[in-house]
Amino acid sequence: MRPRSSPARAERRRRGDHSPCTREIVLASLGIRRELPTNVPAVIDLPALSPGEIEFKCGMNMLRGVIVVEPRT
Ligand SMILES: [Cu+2]
Repeated sequence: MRPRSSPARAERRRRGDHSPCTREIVLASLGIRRELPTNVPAVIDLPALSPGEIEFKCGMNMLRGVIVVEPRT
């Protein structure tokens, strides 16, 4: 199936928190694991994605959330 969206970028900023849980972000389904600097925006380039949800987790598989990919209107 061909992705319908365009490549995108996600920006994450880790704010003054030195917990190891916020040190890394992992988007396993995209094969992305990125270390996040403190108080500096980190830009993560994403490939073209199909509408749906992309799960992200911390590097230790504890914290999690989703990036929602919405269809183009
Ligand atoms: Cu963690």
